[in-house]
Amino acid sequence: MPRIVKVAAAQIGAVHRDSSRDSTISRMIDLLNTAVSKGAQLIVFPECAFTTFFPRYLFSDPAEMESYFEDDAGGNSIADSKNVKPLFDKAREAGVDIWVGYGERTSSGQHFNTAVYFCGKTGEVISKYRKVHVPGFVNPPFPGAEVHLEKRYFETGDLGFEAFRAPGLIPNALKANTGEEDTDGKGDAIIGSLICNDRRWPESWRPYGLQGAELVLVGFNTNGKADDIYKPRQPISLEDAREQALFHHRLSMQYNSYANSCFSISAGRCGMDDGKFDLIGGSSIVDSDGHIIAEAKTVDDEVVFAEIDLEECRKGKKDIFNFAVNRQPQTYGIITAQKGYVEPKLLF
Ligand code: CDV
Repeated sequence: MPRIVKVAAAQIGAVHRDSSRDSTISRMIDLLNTAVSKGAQLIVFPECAFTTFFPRYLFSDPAEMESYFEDDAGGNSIADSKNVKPLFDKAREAGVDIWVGYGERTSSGQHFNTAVYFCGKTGEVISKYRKVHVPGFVNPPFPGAEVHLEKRYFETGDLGFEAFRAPGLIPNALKANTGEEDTDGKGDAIIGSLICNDRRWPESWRPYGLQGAELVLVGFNTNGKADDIYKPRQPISLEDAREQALFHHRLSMQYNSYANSCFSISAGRCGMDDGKFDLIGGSSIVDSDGHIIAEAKTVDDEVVFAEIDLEECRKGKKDIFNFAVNRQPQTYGIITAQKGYVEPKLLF
């Protein structure tokens, strides 16, 4: 039986340090409306979507740093927060689901790089994810260095990789307690969330693969020099840097979708923030065989849309990546036992 879902990535172009939440949210609502006009049931927005990508700055004023975060007391509170409510209200009004990333400040004062999945039909946040692989530095390596400071502003996500079912995307999805014995691949869509750097790590995807994920949603902010954040290499042109960063973005999305037999949607912030901080585009929808089926053509606000059939995931899940038949977890202990790599002893 086909399991058709209409999905969109809402890519957002340049957002500057002094851009107001209101102006960014009004752009996001325009993107939502465009996606809805194409028939989208689910719209994915980028990482830290409501503001510029603030972890690139070393703030001298703590109040400015805090101003980029949203207060979130859990449950539905982000959707009802006055700063960002108009976007969630629009999703409610249109009856569409949205996934959106933001800097989260909890009621106990913790800070996370977070994304929520909001179901427009029920009007509720049904899943929250906090970025696990937080890249960059706590302190700039030398005074005045303009570097990625995510480790300064965000704690490591503490919610794990928990897949969830999104109600209402697939008509006639099997529900619990129907007495049906074979429920495999018949229920509501199974979804997982990742944020930017997470997508480069196979360890982030496999837990979702092991929960039967059919769709992995990713928000990102990737600079053209993403490959150079820790140790700059030979200077290369902006175009070459972008191409290289796009290559690794595509590689991550395509391989991991293939290896976990799931579709993926990635939505990026892009363009030149403040006229000088370059972020790549490349927002995409990838099928469960690893093919890009739709991709952004600009580095500006743009909706990437596709109609996908989650039934296609069955092929990989039952064949080349039939985990139950072919995985050998008893041999994978090193993956969770060890953090950095340890080389074999030197030869005599
Ligand atoms: N926002 C990110 O996590 N960006 C990283 C860069 C800094 C390498 C990324 O993986 O794209």
